[in-house]
Parts: sequence; C-alpha cells; structure tokens
Amino acid sequence: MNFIDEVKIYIKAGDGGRGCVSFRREKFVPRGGPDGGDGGRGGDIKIHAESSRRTLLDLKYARHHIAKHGGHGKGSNRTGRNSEDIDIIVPVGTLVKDAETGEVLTDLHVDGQLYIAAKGGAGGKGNAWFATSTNQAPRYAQAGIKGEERWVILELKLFADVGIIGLPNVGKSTFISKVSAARPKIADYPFTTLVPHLGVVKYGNMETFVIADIPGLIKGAHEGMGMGTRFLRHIERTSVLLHVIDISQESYGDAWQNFETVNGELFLFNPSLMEKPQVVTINKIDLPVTRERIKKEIDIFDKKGIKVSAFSAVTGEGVTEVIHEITKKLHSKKAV
Ligand SMILES: Nc1nc2c(ncn2[C@@H]2O[C@H](COP(=O)(O)OP(=O)(O)OP(=O)(O)O)[C@@H](O)[C@H]2O)c(=O)[nH]1
Ligand SMILES: [Mg+2]
Repeated sequence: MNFIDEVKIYIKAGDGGRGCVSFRREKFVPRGGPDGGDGGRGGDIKIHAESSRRTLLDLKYARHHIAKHGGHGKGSNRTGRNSEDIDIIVPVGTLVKDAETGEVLTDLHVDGQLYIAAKGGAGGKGNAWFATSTNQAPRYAQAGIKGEERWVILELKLFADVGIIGLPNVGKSTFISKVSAARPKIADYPFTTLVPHLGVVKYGNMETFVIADIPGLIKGAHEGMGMGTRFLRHIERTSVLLHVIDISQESYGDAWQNFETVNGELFLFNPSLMEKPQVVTINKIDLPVTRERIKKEIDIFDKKGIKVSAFSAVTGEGVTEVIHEITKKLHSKKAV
C-alpha cells in the first residue's frame, strides 16, 4: 500500500439559494402582496477526524469536494431547501493548511474533531422582506451568498512515540522489523526506506509503544541531499528518538562524527527536535569489525556523558536492552 501523507484538495461550499420574487394570487384578490420565499442555505464542507481512518489515500483519488447550492425560494413564502453538508473523513493527526498561504487552519488531533473548512452561503431573502409602505410590491429579491471555496492541503503526521534516526544503511528498518510486525524493505544499499513505516512494539511485559522508521539522513539533507528532511516531520511529535549508528562501514567515519552529522540535520530542520531524549545505539555488534572498534567508540561518548547501547538487529543481541532504554525514557518523559 502506498503511504500517503499529504494531499491537496479543492473544497467549495454550497452557494445560498436565490430569494424569490412572487406575489400572492388569490381568487377575488386582484393585487396580492409579495410572498417570495427565501433561498436555502448552501452546504458546508466539514473535515472530520476519525481514529478508524489511517491514511489520506482515499482523498488522493477524490480531490474535488463541492457541496450543492441551497434551493431557491418559492412563492407562497416557501423557503428553498438547505443543501447537505459534505463530510471529509481524515485520520486523527491531520493538519489542515491553506494551500495558498501555507497557514495552518486547524490541527485535528482528537478523535471526532470537526472543522468547518468552507462555510455554505446563506440563502437570499425573498421579496416578501422588502415590502414597505411606499413600495408594497417590491420586484426584487436577494441572490444567495456564495459558498466559500479554497484549496487546502491535508497533512498527516504519524503518531509515533519513538522515531528512529540515523544515516542510511545502518539497520533502522532491520531493527523495526525485528521488534514489531512492520515489514519495511531492507537492503544493502542506502535509501532503501523511501516512506515512513510505523510499527507497534510489544516486548515481553514492557509497555507497548509505536515506533516510526524513516528514511536515512545524510549531510546536507536539509538542502535536499539524499531523501531530504521532509520526512522528519513524522517524528516531530515523538517523545523519544532512537539514534542508530553503524561503525562497520568504512566510508562512514567514526561513531561520534555520524552522531553529529545526523543531529546537525535534525537541528537545521527543527531545533526543537534536539530537545527530545535520544537512546544512542551502535548496531551490527555481530560483525567482527564492529566488535573490534566498539570499545574505543563508546569511550568517546562516555567522556561526554552519553550512554551508548550496542545491539545486533540481525541476531537480536542487546535488542531487549535497547527496548528497555526506550521504555525508561518514555516513562520519564510522561512523568514530567
Ligand atoms: N551484520 C548485520 N547486518 C545488519 C544488521 N542490521 C542491519 N544489517 C544490514 O544492513 C543493511 C541495511 O539495513 P536496513 O535495515 O535496510 O538499513 P536502514 O538504516 O533502514 O537503511 P535506509 O532505509 O536506506 O536508511 C542490510 O543489508 C541489513 O541486512 C545487523 O545487526 N548486523
Ligand atoms: Mg530503512
């Protein structure tokens, strides 16, 4: 399935119906008074967040949402019918933005939350309203008010508790597939992961949490290098980051350098990401080259007061400890 996290749609609320120009016609009453009814209200476009909806996929194929106009007023003071509202269902966690200005119109973060994205126009008044002592037979009525219309961007941020960050090819996806039912593609080349994946982690009797695997970051990602940084928005709401480092790849330099490169890109995307607690890990401990170098690498972090856990996403060695560290950080975060 395609993961759709952003979609642009056109919405147009219904126009109000026209007011009516009409005069009473009764037997034996030669000139009846005005009796034109009002137009009906145009339908609103409502955007509704529901937890049962997981993606914006449906909206990708239905981009135009146009509500009907209100019914026109009729004679004998009959009001036109109000037209029906249109409900657009989105997942909880969807941001609604004005496509032109980029302004965030609302953040639908609660199940059942409703936002009227385009208001239907009121119906015009019929000529019955305009009779005065000097003009008892007004020949005009109001037109309905136009319904609002705009292009909006719906943007879904995944709700993950933990985000996995790191350079490409370090084993982020291997880790998530080891600890959850998520099955992202894993391969021995950079940028295997092109879209974020979510996995639910349930480990022993430890607390369940949701973890997001995102594409790898490289130096210059904030300028669009590699996969860029736009996927980082999926981890903006996580509570904890799992930072995975790989020291087995010759071209990657040392662990501290890698750690700083990734953090530098996080900072340039959004400095507040730096405030999230990180569980720092070195993966691929099963490889002899990693085993050989790891002590020296961890010492550098130790000196700076940063704890590093080593694990192997392939053999599972150390994975429980990593999960334990994550759970601990999630807990202390909640306690604040
Ligand atoms: N030996 C060993 N290889 C591993 C381990 N974890 C991952 N790998 C290998 O490393 C390569 C990259 O793994 P991925 O999980 O795709 O890496 P990624 O970080 O998700 O990469 P991108 O999505 O490209 O950023 C694959 O060939 C994996 O089999 C590990 O613990 N030990
Ligand atoms: Mg990956």
